[in-house]
Amino acid sequence: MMENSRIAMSIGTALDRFIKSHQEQFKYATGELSQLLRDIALSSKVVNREINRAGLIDLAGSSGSMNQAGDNQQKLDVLANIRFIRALKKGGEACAIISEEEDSILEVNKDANYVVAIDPLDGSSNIDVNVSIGTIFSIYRRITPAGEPTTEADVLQPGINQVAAGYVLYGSSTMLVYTTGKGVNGFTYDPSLGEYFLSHPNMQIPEDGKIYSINEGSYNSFTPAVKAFVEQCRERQLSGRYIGSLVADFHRNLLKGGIYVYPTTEKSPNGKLRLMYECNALAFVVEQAGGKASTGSQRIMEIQPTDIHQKVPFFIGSKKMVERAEALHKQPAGSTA
Ligand code: P6P
Repeated sequence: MMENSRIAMSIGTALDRFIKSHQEQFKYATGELSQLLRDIALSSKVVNREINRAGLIDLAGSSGSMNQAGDNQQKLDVLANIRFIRALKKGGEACAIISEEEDSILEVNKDANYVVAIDPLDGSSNIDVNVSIGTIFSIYRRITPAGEPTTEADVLQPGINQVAAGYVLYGSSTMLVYTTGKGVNGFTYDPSLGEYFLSHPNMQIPEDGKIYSINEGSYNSFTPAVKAFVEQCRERQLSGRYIGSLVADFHRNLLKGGIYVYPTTEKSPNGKLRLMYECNALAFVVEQAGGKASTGSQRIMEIQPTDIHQKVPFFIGSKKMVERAEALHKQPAGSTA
């Protein structure tokens, strides 16, 4: 008899079947969340195809426009944003969407129950040099009743309220990894069949690791605690691996053990990564896989958001590695200099 809470699925199970067979695990098992996950998976297949052909159909390079943060938008940033928003609107299960590529909250279907926060294409400046990039998504249940316009309270929820989160990695193979709070499962895309298949059931991050991912080019502007952490990694002769693409670094660390750090720097005094559609989503995944995610002093998923594009310092990965970084942040100022 299979435990109700964890239906074991064999490797090779199609994503659609997996979502459907786990549907009763959702608190509001009415198929809406399943449909949302399918909408995201469908969009990722379209985006995957466009990424793979970018160089051939003049989709690589800059769009010449900027997003709300002043980041130079790549053509594929704009296209991926359109694809995900269109699919979520068509699917009808999202009441509101926040996206890195949109200045403000997008009201979608006031009768729907879910809020989606998404980074449609993270690391897109790497497209031109054929480096892996990713999509990151986070899903919340609205707080106000369906039928009313969504409010800021529906959107600015702490990460502990997420009902699902995950990412798509457009790499040597394309993978979709997600959680609904009952563990983490990874699916590999087979383009010849146009379907994702279960390839990494019940993913768990090693408790410790030998890889640290941080842009040491910013070393001089790190805080004393972050400098001490980098020194500690060097003393422990860990391997520095920094792809410059969050999803790629995170996914490797999830499989092999490691830590990814984007701290405050002179250029990014609050950090660079966004709480709502990057940090919270990956924090949910890593905690479900046995890891940790913090600002160095606060659990990411307990931060009460104040702005949809809020940035936070980000330490995420193997539990023991994040705890070592947190311990250095607890030491009195000056003691880690
Ligand atoms: P830096 C990509 O722009 C991104 O958001 C992450 O994917 C990546 O880890 C980071 O920024 C790279 O930033 O400042 O080190 O080039």
